[in-house]
Amino acid sequence: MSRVDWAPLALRLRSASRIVLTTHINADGDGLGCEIALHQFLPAIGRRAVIINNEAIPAKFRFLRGSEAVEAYEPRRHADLLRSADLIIVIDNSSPERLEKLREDVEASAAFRVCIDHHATVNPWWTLNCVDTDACASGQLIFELIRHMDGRITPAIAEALYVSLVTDTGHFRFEKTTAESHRIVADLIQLGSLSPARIFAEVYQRGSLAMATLTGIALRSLEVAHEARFAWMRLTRQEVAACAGEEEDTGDLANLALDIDGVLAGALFREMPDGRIKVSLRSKGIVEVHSLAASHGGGGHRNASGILMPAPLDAAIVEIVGGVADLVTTGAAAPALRAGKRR
Ligand SMILES: [Mn+2]
Repeated sequence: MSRVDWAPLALRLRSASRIVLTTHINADGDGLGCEIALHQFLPAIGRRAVIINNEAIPAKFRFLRGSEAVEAYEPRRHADLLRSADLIIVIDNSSPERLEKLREDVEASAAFRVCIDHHATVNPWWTLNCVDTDACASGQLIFELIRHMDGRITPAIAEALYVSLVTDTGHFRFEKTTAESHRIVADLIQLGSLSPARIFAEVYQRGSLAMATLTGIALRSLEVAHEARFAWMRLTRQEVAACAGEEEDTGDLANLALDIDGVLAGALFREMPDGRIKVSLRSKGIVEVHSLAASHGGGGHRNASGILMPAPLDAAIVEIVGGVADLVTTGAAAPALRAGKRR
């Protein structure tokens, strides 16, 4: 169990009349699974909610029952709705900046603002923070909230929360994966009569040719620094455009750098259509990349963070390669991670 006290939020949920659920920009499996699960649960306590995200739900998550409730923000349809809401719940996101298009309306709203998250920052911008950085996914927190409210985990809720946990733990291999994560997943599989193989096929085996091409291009660009403790890849606008890969979320390609023995941190630098550089940072064990991301206005977790930096690409790379030096050098001193040593 997390250390979150669910009572204040439960009270709000039972009395609110206009509830909006949202998450961070570029909603991922965790954020979406949580929104869908909570949206499915609320009718059981006589409440309804609207899910408003920055963008439409990615195709690979559309198999989820209840996913049709996810709406992409349009000022004409959603500005008033957000401004007149009395309860806005942001899941898997603590930074107001990552509300992007919704931010202005959320700020203009008199709603009670709740953040349910497992990221490292607790932001006083939210009226109520339900944050536990030890949770392996925000889905773990939503599971607890529903249980706290004596809610039933229906098959649709189980499936959505299963996707949350599976995607945010990288299939149970990231640092925050615990016995508790597995216990929750065991409950979800049982309560939802889920087929893990079927969900794996939906989420991971329906990739595009463009994504496979981008993976190849990124890997060919691999470079290392700091005694090969840091490895990075790059994708230019032209490379992404040439394979029609604009829609592809390439952040997790940075994990491929971590497959190399001795590499403690990895990054993918990608030129975005708006000219900014998206930096996806990943690291192993006690080596943390969050502070570096935060110092450049980004956010995330100890072992997985992201930044949007100004162009040009080469300058962003120089900046981050320099910035990561101390982190991987300190990390290399830790016995379990010492480069070249095998346990
Ligand atoms: Mn998450």
